[in-house]
Amino acid sequence: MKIWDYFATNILTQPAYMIGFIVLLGYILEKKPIYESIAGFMKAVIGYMILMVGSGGLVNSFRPILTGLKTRFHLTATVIDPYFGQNAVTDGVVKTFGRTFGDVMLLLLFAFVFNIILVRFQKFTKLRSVFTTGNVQVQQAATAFWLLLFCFPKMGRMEVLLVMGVILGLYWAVGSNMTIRYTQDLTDGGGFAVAHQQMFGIALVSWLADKIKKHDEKTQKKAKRLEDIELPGFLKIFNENMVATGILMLFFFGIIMLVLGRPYFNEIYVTSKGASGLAPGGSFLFYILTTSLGFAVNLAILQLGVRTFVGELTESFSGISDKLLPGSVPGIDVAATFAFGEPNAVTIGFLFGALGQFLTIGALIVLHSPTIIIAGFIPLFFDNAAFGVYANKRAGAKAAMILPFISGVIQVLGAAFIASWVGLAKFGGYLGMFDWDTLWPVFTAIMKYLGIAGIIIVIIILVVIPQLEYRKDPKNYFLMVTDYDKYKESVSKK
Ligand code: ASC
Repeated sequence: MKIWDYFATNILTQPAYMIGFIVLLGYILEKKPIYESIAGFMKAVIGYMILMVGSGGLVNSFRPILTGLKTRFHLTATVIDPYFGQNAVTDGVVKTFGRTFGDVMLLLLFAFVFNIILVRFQKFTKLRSVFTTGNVQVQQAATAFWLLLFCFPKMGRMEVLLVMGVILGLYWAVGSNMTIRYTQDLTDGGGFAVAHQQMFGIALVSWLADKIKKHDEKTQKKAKRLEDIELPGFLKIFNENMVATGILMLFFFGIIMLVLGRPYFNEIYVTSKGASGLAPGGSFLFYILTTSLGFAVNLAILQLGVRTFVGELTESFSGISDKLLPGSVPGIDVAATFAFGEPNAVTIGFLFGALGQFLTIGALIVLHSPTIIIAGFIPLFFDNAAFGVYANKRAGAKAAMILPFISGVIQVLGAAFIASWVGLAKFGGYLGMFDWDTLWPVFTAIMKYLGIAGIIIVIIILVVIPQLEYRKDPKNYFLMVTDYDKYKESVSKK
């Protein structure tokens, strides 16, 4: 237990070291000289840390702006954000179920080991991907723990850990496995899958995007990708990603910040002891400018980070897939996909997702919904930007707008429903990422109403999905991870 604890605290839940560790292990297995292995470890850890500077910068700057709306309009609302969700579980689990949070790390261990076993026996399971994004695993283990206790409040400690370990381990393996085909396509054989909170979402969006594309082709419309759109006249400046992001975010956050008003940011300055917010004598105009343009800055940092570590990961992972886990890829943070495809798709996906979320939140308020949702930055950005990137790649600009918009609507409705039903809304937060607003509410309903049979049904659903995927294209299914060039050849022949 001590060893596990040490590993979990310092490596598994710190994805920078987890990725570094995988790279180191991969190179050692490839019998690279030790100095090259260490260099690879360094580059991977530093690259991932750069990614976290970018993604943390985004979250820290824009989360208070969005949650500020709650204070400004005196709303009693549930914030959809993975960290708020985790805190809600920590706060509520003792009061509601008389359990402690300590078991969550144990649950993580069970699920993680089960994920690896499932991939090791891929001949039978058809699963090819290991979930390595530890920060997210903690949040998911916490929420899953709550959902299971909600369905089976009397279930014993060991049973809870075992049942949830199996379901969560399956979700990690099956979900990340579903993203492989689309991610390989996006990254032209980047050799990784997405291991995050919208894996079913990515598969669904990509599938729908393909349908949209087919429909467009039938009606002889040529779908344009964002990068192929030639904007006329002064609009040309939007072709440059940093300019486009800067202008759009200035507009978007500028309005919200004006609505929140100067005093709100002065107050943040006082409560954060000058670490953030606006100093009493500072210029509000330039504060808005700096904050909004900071979006483009952090996005650029994030992409640099991805470019720094992805190459190492791809190269070193063949050591692991040759020796330990044949035919597998690592599942990593969804932010890694933002460095591929068209950069403007990130911004477009985010903004259309925001439009969908804000309109739906407005509807909840107007219709006097008992639960009001406050948009959290993480679901708003990381889910919908990713959907924008995949949709644009597969079906062009129109899909990159429509699909994130629909996602925004679904996120709010799904989160409002599940958070109030299972009692997390009372504690102020819910995880709120796409899969947890869609797939998990369905799983919860099945288990709540069908009891043990429900558990079995959920497991069967998860087990069957990769089998169906495999059957669609048995010849290429493993080829796409073991030899992407051969895979492309084989697909083009078809
Ligand atoms: C999440 C979460 C984060 C971010 C990060 C994106 O779901 O908890 O910290 O997304 O993983 O890079």
